[in-house]
Amino acid sequence: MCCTTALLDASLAAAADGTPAFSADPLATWQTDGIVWSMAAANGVVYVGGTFDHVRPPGAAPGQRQVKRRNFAAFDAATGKLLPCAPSFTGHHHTVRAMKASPDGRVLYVGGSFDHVGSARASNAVALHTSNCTPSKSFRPSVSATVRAIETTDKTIFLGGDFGRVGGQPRNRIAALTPKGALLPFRADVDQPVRALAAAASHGRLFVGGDFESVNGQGARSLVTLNPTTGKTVLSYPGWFPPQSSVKAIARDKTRFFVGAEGHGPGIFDGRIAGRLTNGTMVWKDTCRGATQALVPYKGLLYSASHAHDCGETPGGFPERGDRQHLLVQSLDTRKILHWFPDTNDGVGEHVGPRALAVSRGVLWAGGEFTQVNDTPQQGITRFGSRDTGAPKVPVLSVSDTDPGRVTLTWRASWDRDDASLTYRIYRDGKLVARKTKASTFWDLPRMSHTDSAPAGRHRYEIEVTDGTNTSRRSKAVTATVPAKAAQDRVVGDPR
Ligand SMILES: [Ca+2]
Repeated sequence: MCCTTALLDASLAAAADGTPAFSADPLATWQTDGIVWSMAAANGVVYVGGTFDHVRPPGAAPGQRQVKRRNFAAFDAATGKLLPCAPSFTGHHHTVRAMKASPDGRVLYVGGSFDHVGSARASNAVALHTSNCTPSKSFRPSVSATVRAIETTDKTIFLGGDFGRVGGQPRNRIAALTPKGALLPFRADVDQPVRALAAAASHGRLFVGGDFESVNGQGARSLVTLNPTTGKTVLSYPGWFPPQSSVKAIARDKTRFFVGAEGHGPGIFDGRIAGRLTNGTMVWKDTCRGATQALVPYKGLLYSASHAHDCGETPGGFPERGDRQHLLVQSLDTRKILHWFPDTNDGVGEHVGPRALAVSRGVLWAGGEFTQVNDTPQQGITRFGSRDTGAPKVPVLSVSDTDPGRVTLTWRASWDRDDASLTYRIYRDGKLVARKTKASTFWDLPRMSHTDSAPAGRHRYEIEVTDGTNTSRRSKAVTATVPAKAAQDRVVGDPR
């Protein structure tokens, strides 16, 4: 998101770990009047599901200019425009908790707790044709309780959740169906809710995450790999998760899988783990505190939604400060946290900020419980493109010392949400007299100073700071009166 020539060294250092594809500055985005639990993308459309009754345009205050959308809305991924696709999901707990498109993008599978889609009866899971936004007549499984996770392959739709029966048949918290909605013989008995699914069909594996302790009658805490055809256990992960640490998100790239967890109680694990698809061995473990809710690997980096508040053990991370950072990006290879810190507040509901992520048309979408993004009101949804539009905040300049012939100025470094290295420009009487470049983060704002050689008299000093693209306003001027050199000094210093 930078770069001037002066920042080239810093950019090269960052390139080893990859550079985020997105700026930290949000694009104008519609909002919800409730919680977003799930997002999915297909054909340049981002689908948003959750617990809400309306959406409202960017900038609208709560209750203003509302458009009815019952727990489901669709947007153009690139422009953010609200689309007419708007079936309502109602009944039961009237919430959409999971969505996933078919690999060809022709069908969107939707799960949650509802008994109607539009005027048609449904039972916690349905499919929509993405071409015309109408519910599929064939995929209408009767699922006995909430669906919390969906995964799709060319031939199979996997559902995970709280249920015990699908189509009247026993299916304990996980089931597999054909794209036409026929229940497949796949069967695994999971003792507690399933919250995340990811298939690696070419590896013969289905990754399953949730609150469980036992799968198929054997100990398997929070994460298990199943045979995607039979449901038999392929691998469990002893020692990976402490008790009461649920897997909330699983994602994968071509060679690795990534898991995000939410823990409670002693020995908590809230962070992320990377493992190898081939054999299930761990590549790295990131012990940031602040439950992880969603993960998206994109262009070599792992984006995550959490409320991180102690990443002191993670390279590039920050110490406990009593505050929370809700969006992060890190290296897929080394787990290093990179300098990209867009943020939300905790918001409503369980006050955990973002709960869902999706990338489409080069735009990162995030949804959740938040009511602010980067300290500005914005509820439920936000998104990030590639344009860096935010300027760092202008520092407060002060004069710390004046001597004959010089003035020493000090200030605390500013910070920028997506550029570590910032350049400060000092002006004396409106003329640029110095440039200083320094790295800073929100948890490390070094004191800076500059000594200016100035002629005797009264001078006005100002400062501004730039990330290489955007420059702050100029600071309020401070004045310094430089004394004339004493006659005695001139004699001593005079070589004649
Ligand atoms: Ca920037």
